[in-house]
Amino acid sequence: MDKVELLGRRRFVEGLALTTGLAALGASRTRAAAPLAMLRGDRIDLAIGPTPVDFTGRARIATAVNGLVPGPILRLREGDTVTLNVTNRLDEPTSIHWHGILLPNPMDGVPGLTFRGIMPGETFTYRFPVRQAGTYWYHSHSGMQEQTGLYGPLILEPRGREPYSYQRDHVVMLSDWTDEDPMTVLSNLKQQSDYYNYNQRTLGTFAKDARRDGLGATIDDRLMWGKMRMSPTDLMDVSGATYTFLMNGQPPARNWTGLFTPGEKVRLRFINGASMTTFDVRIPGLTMTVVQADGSDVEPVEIEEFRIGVAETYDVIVTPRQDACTIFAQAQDRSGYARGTLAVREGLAAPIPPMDPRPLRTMADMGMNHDMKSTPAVDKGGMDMGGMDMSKMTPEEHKHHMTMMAPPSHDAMSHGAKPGDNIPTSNADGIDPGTLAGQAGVDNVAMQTRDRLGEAGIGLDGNGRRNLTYRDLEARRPHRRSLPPTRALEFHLTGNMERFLWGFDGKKFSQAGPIRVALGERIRFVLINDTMMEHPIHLHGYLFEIENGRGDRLPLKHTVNVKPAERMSFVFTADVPGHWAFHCHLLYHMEAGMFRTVLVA
Ligand SMILES: [Cu+2]
Repeated sequence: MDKVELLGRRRFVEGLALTTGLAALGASRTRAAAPLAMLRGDRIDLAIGPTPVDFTGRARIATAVNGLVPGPILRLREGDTVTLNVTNRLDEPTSIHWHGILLPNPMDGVPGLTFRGIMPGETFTYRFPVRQAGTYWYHSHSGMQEQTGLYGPLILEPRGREPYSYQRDHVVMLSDWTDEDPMTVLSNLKQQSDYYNYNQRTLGTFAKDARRDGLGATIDDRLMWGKMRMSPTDLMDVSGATYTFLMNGQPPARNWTGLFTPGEKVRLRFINGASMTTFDVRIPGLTMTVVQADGSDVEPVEIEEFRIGVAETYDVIVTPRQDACTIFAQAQDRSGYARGTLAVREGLAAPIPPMDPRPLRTMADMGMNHDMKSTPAVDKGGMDMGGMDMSKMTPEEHKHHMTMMAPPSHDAMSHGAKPGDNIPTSNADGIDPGTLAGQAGVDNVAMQTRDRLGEAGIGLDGNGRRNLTYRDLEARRPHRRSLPPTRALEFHLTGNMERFLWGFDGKKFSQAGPIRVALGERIRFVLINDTMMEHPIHLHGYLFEIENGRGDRLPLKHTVNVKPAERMSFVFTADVPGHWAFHCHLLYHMEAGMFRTVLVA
């Protein structure tokens, strides 16, 4: 299928959404609310198999748990030892990984790493004590099964009382669906990394920018991006061109609806179970109080919007004032949205806001902005490199220039002092970061990385709404073991966009050995994003503390969405032995090599 056909089909799908939207509203009056299926207890049987679905007007086969996409909500109880029997009814091996869960390594569900996988016809029994509470999720860690539907919510009920109250509880699981074979998506990206990016700047935008910024600046800007072989419209690798965005398994026109009674406080458990899509979530007219991030309680934060990276979760409490409110989750590249409604009864809808303007990457996202005072939300065109005209450089000269300018691992502007600043620091893969520039898997090395924890992210900062940032997150209770780390490992997140190569430290998984961490070691991981994209980095088996300046109440997370040209760090105590996966949760980045094993022994 070529781009034109794809675009045509996308228009058809959108048209379907528009024309059937009203019909769906009529039909849904007679249809009962369809809550997600739920299973609870300490013994649960799950079966994975092919299941027919239709999200776009075309029949397709999904990979589903108990015939459902998303899979059933599993409600387990903190303190219980649970038994989960998973039967494979596919004709290929499968697995379930319990995302964000503290458990023994053999129960983690990563084929080839923690177990051999579940063979066709086989039942694997997962058994582990539930040591935590909160909102989590589960998904396949085999091939492209997660992309084709194998994911679901995992709710761990606390033994004690929660420090907040609510009368209604809804899971809101966001995801992305493509009618294409995921292997086709991957090979399209390999052949042409901007395959799904229809937002390339055109002659029309050139004329507009030239009027605004002047012809010279606009030409310089285009030349510079061209020489970098990058595009400021690279926001997401896979877009609404092929994806239909789902809320609890419902496309926008089907309007998933969560019911409430007027006056109730409603807890919404947002889970981003997408393969490749970052969502910006808001409920127009309502303030949301964030009470959990990645399953752990945080001090309440009042916001109007939050960005949720792939694999992250946020729990918010809202008190709807109207009979119907729209839950609006637009994709970061504004190529589409997931949508549903909070309503006092079935069949209601509230206005759907227009999508925000599509943001553009800036030089700051490439680590090339010397002026750190501002975070431009829109592309200003041109750039000032302290009098150097970088637009005249060849890409090789450019890389050389950036290498010269880039201090390998330290940079003065990024951090204030924090405990454990003087600990030994080394590159996790044992490389000299100064050698990264020019490698095949590295098309950019951020010259100037910085602390971006106080930023909501591209397209959000300065949009007039109160947005959540990682800096806002503060653990509800102090950590008992908040000792400073004794050692730090640095990882450069690297990529070659044109070739769709992704990795750590210029290497893909197959080229790298395990990262060794001593059992019981208190360790800091430093992440330096040399690419122009966000990467939701996930460590299995642990909740780590993000070093965001909150003293002994650093927020616990299992996944952190690292911004372009950002340098950030987290700390954890490696107290459970085994081979733990550490990877970007963008499925095609993981597949392309952004994956490591952390060996705790
Ligand atoms: Cu990534």
